[in-house]
Amino acid sequence: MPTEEASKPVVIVGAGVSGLALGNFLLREGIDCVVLERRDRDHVERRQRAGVIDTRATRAFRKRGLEDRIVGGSPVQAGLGFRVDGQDRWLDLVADEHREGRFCPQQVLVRNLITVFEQEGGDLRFGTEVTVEDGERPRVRLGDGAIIEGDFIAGCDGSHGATRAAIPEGRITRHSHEFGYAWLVVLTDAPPTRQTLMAIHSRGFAAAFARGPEASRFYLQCPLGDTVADWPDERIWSELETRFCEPIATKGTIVEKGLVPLRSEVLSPMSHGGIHLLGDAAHIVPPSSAKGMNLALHDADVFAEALVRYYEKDDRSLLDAYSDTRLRDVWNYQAFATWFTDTVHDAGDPGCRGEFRHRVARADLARLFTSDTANRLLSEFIAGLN
Ligand code: RFL
Repeated sequence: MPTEEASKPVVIVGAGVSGLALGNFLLREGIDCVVLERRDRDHVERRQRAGVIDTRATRAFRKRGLEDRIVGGSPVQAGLGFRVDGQDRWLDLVADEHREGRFCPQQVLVRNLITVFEQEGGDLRFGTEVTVEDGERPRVRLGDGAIIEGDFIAGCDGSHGATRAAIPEGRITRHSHEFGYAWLVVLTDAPPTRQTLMAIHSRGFAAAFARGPEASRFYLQCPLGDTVADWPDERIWSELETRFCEPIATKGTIVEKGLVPLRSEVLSPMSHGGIHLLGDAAHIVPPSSAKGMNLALHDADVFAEALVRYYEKDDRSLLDAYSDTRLRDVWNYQAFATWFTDTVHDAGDPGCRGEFRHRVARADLARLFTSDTANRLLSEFIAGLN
């Protein structure tokens, strides 16, 4: 039998964005939980990925009095910078209420979430890989065989994690979509030339994003079969300069490169008994949509509210509705992510999906700059308010 301290109301698997946000939200409400993370602290605090926290996620921190400590000081995202065939096109986000998103690199967000969680006395254990076991009271098994059971297991452990693997075959359906191309993902140690820039060019899509004062991310669309060996540093710089139609002022050293096939995935339902999935464990959107980290934060917001209702009022209604509530939103964002990803890629290289799609994408892109309605819809998606 598990000992008394081997039981927690909520066991959170994974100290990424969703797990740490959920842990902090629960701690604010006095709900005890433990966060178990397989990697060490250094790895988790340095992992570089996303860079923008949307309006909805910013508000989730604000309503719990956490905005300043988590995203304070990060610049506001006011628009999107495009470079279309070498011409700068700035797209203002239309309304002030949609301009609360912040440029905040994922590693900064994660570091702040860890700091606040620990300052508030949260139980966070690094270097603790677990397996998850389904049952009337679900539980996790640690590497040394110890067991922690919970009223609830929050599976915040990504798309290759242990939680989704614990759900019996046939209880969850996996819906997936492959876009048919990949991104070469490059990290450099140099400050960014500009905050955000997306290049639409006949050789393919490219993007440059700030990732704090001493790091920049570059992305290059490439065929699925490419390997990192196909992309020596000189080819990367030359291809970026061709697609941006300008020299890259601050190149720096390339410290990381990898290939990411663009894909989307949704697991449905997102709950099974006492096991609930959050973030990448439940859904993947392509990085081009800049929504993966934000959907993880929205999940944590909704799941935390459901748990508060359950523990404070003995009312399961929000918990029972968690999967349906989130899937409505998730499919909405998959629609946006698919449209945006197709548009910025098809508008570039006509060889990718043909001349017809190319011309449709060019029309879609142009409309964003000429139609207030199209701009407002995009702004709402970017803000996470749609
Ligand atoms: P995370 O952040 O990956 O955290 C999961 C954690 O679970 C741990 N883990 C386990 N721990 C214990 N036991 C086990 N058995 C475990 N198995 C796994 C892992 O070590 C890890 O620490 O998932 P979460 O919380 O769902 O958050 C999702 C986001 O991290 C992800 O969606 C974004 O990074 C996606 N993403 C972007 N999102 C945006 O909103 N905007 C962007 O601009 C953006 N750019 C990106 C991205 C993802 C990228 N990659 C990784 C493909 C750019 C890239 C290159």
